Amino acid sequence: MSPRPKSSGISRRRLLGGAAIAAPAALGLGGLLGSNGASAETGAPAGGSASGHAGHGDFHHASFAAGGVVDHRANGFHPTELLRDFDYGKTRRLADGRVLREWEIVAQDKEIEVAPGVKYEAWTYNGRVPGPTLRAREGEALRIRFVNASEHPHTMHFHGIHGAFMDGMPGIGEGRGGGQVEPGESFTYGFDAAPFGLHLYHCHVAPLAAHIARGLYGAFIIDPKQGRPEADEMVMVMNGFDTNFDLANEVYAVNTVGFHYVNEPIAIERGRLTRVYLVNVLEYDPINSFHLHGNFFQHYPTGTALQPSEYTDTVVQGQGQRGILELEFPFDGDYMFHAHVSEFAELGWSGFFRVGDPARMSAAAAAAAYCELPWGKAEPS
Ligand SMILES: [Cu+2]
Repeated sequence: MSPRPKSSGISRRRLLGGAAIAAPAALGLGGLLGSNGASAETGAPAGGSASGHAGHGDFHHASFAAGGVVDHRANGFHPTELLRDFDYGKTRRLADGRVLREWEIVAQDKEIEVAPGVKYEAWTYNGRVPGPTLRAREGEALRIRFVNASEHPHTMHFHGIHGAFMDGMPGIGEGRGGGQVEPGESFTYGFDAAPFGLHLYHCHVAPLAAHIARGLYGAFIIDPKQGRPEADEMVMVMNGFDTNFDLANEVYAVNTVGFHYVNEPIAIERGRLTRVYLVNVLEYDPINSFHLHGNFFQHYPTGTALQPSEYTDTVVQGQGQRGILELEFPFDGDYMFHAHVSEFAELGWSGFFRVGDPARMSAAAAAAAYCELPWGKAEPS
């Protein structure tokens, strides 16, 4: 069982109370939390934008001006890099000509910063939240060596088609070394990549909500044999953090850090196909959603069909649901995306796509032109 976790001393009710009295331009976590991560009553932070550029300048500044910045280096992962980071593992040919794809995943306990000044005692796969985006091709043989270096028992439960002993389910397969993996132990999961689509993996040890909410999850992509059309691809894992362990989330995000893609908009090439692998792993709230401004996208639920099922600007996902979104941006500019559950949006689940001709506007140059980068000029996106 888990030791009693430390509380960061903020509550969601307190945050929302702050949001209700704050001006719309101040709906950023930094502004709400204050520099000590506890002051929700102060309302709008002092650091607003003077120029009104890009339409969200005030929002942008409010989100970190009063609350400092997240130390991505200390976290050991950067949400902008995580976005397009696909882990293909190591491959070799089997005697029968098939590809064998292998990974090693280590569970580690690690404190991470999920919003400026808000620390969270996470449980991680390979030191990051979400864990690595594992990517394979339909029909390959997959092998995942799982090492439990955490102080708690864990597993890796993959969504997909496989035998019961490879399901990462405690109580099933213990006799064969599967089931619950105790601290210091390891187990190698093996199965074939099926079906193609967008899946996920997560720990399945009880209490399940706690083990997942601590950060033990990741996206799992199985590409169809014939592949998909060339695109700028990115992974968005919608998550949240119950920072005071009251079974309600205080921080909501895509890829862990609240408001990260407000502070650092995602650079998009105008007219190029963009493909978003969207996964919902949020615990303690039954519904999450993704809404895009100024555009529509094709939606492939679970990614298991090659024809989209809907042309829309909003998708709703329950826990464990996922889907692939495809779109092109016809116009330059900043386009917001956020949970259409407005409460989540105001507690971190908001971001921007920055669309422009890359020859004229790199993300770093654009960000520098608009606003001061929160973590210094030496580390452009
Ligand atoms: Cu676990």
